[in-house]
Amino acid sequence: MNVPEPVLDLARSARRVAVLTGAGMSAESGVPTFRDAQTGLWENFDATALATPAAWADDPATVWAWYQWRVALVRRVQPNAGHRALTDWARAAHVQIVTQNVDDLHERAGSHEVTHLHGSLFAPRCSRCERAVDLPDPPEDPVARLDPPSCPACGGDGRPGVVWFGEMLPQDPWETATESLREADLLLVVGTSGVVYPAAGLPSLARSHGVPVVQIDPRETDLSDQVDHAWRTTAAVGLPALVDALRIGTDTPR
Ligand code: BV8
Ligand code: ZN
Repeated sequence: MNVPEPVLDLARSARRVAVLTGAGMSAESGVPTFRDAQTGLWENFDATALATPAAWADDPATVWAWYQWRVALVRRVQPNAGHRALTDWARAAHVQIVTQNVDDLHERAGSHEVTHLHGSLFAPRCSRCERAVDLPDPPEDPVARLDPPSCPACGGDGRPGVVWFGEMLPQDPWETATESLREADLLLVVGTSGVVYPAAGLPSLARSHGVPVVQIDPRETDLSDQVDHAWRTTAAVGLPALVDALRIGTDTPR
């Protein structure tokens, strides 16, 4: 896979690289994207309907079962070559990852600077007092309903530690993300359809600060006309090819 020259030039001269990732980053690990039809038990459910406070209020056990199914799925898969390429790149440049994903694949690939705009599957909290709640092991086989854990401090229902549609994003990750993008020499946007706001506004924010934006996505997306280069490839093919082309030796000090 040869890397488009303009993309390689930008990557070669970038000391500070910001990477905005979406569900497509984890697709080659086997995690379905938000827009993929849901599989198995959940094929008749619309993810954007389940990821809402209304769905939780209506039936916490169904929503909790869905999130525990996703926890089990993420635990069964591995980071892909794209996640690992970003970890390699961090040996030669300052790589800051801003992800919309709620999986832990960037962290499991060894990335240290990962900001979760939409929370994490692995950090449930009390829906009443907000304290952290231990994540129970998901059931062996997927179930349609599962009572959420109860908060040891106040007895409230534990809820997934994610940001639902209609909920505000956590302040600190948003500040970290906007600062990383403003300061970057290059923004890579990998595997996001750019549908969900305010995250989808980040590429144009970066460009308004003069930061060049490169998109890695096999498809045309809402963001494609807001980027300097749209590289039609996938995360697990494009990112390793780019990092290989940068010839980052194993002994490259950062
Ligand atoms: C907010 C966590 C202020 C949960 C997620 C009406 C009422 C209320 C709100 C709104 C409204 N209208 C609009 C809004 C705002 C709303 C929004 O943007 N809605 C959209 C649907 C229009 N946003 C919000 O509500 C946000 N909060 O605005 O607060 C507020 C408050 C009150 C009232 C109004 C406003 C909160 C949004 C966060 C939602 N939570 N996740 C969970 O995971 O369960 S979002 C979730 O969906 C993901 O985190 C991710 O962000 C998004 C999915 O998008 P992508 O990651 O882009 O994935 P997608 O499947 O779409 O695309 C995959 C891409 O990868 C594709 O382009 C594909 O081509 C590509 N790809 C595929 N394979 C590969 C690949 N790329 C590379 N390699 C491959 N192999
Ligand atoms: Zn509580």
